[in-house]
Amino acid sequence: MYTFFLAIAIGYQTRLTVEAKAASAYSLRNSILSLKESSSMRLSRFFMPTIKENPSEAQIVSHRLMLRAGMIRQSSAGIYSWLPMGHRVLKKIEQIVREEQDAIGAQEMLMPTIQPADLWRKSGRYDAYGPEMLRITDRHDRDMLFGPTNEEQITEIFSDAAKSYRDLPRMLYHIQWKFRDEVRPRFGVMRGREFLMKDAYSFDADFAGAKRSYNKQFVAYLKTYARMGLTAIPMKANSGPIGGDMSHEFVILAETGESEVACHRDFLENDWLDNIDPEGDLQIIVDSFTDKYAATDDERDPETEATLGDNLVVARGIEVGHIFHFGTKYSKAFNAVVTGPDGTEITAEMGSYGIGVSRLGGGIIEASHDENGIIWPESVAPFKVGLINLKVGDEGCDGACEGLYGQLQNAGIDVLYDDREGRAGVKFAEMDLIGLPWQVVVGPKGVAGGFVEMKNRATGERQEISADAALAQLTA
Ligand code: 5CA
Repeated sequence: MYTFFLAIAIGYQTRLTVEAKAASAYSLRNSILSLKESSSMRLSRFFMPTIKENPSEAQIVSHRLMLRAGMIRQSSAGIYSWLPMGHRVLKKIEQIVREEQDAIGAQEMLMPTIQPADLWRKSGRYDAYGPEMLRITDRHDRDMLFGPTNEEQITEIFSDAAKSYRDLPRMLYHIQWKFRDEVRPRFGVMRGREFLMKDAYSFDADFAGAKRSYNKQFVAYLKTYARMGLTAIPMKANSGPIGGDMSHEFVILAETGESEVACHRDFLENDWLDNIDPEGDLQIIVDSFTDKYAATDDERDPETEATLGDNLVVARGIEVGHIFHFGTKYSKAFNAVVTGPDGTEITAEMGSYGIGVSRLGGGIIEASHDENGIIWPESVAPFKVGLINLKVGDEGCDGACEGLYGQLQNAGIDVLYDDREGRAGVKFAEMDLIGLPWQVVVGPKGVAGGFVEMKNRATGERQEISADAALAQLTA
């Protein structure tokens, strides 16, 4: 009898344990899944080393603010670590770039940072590149280099694989760190030695195809920058060491820009992006931009400028992208040749298309800040909302904040919750400095009156509304 009960008891126990395990595995799984919904953070646990004073080494506003907001730290001249706050922004920028590349049929891949010197000897650029190239020797005494760009690498890969005209056209890209041993690295991530670039490469059967690829990238660039809240003006440019006959730089105007540029006033005054018909003829869209005068420093034309009168804008600019058509320069060197339908040989027509991903981190701040700090456009903001608890330890404030924090997370919104004890003024200043698009402030007065204060960082506009109304606005 005893054994019988013992057996039942053990069976019951075992079943309970199994069920409990299953239940806890289930809830673990759920909590893991729900973690994915948003990547919110409590400030008490977040690694965000902000700086109150202006760092003396920073000459321009974006560099100052990136250091002060705990986004980056310098490792050595022109080489930076991206701390969590900066890294979140970098990833957002990268994702917008990726989506717009994918949308025009470019395919993502990843090439190495370290390349063999022989590749560059083949194109003749190993000697031509000069001291900007970081040259490395491996343990077998082989000459290597840290890639400043990837035309050689991609053309070798492509030429090895492509045999027939059916292998054209192709557009490939990667988002990878580059190294250029700049004479004067400065302005933080704006002119770094190590920097993140999106570089795309197109392979076409003829010039008409190459022009189509160029135009696709041209329009993708306009969209990419617009999604980041930037007005990037396509300007006729010099192709420099990349070579080629057709080239545009995409430039945002800012006082701290490194070079002087000139353009027609229309680029600043018209909302020209609204006029892009995504289904329209690409060439017509591109012509509508390139017909208007816009030129970088070394392409400026005094005669044309003289005709523009009041419509001429001369300003300083930051180059956030550069596209090139260079024909067969690299495909000839690497024998990127395929057989055409009639058996004749076709040498691939190429172009390359760069975006300064890490430079954009600084560029966006140059274009969007005020005396209190950064103003992130929502599309690249490290968090959408900053939730400020004015009285940590107060039951009402803690409860209201925890409630909102949970609800916002469930709605998939990234929140940075300032749950630290501290003075209100310090919290407000820090929240303004890091520039999240929305601030929600919870204090004892609001808790008693049933409201929170919601502030729009860009406009400064404040509203006293119920927590539910704030939630509804933020999730709309
Ligand atoms: N191979 C071509 C296009 S894939 C190329 O290298 N183009 S580039 O030299 O113009 O670079 C592309 C973009 O990278 C530039 O428009 C700029 O936004 C960014 N860039 C270039 N040098 C630096 C640097 N030292 N620091 C930060 N960003 C840079």
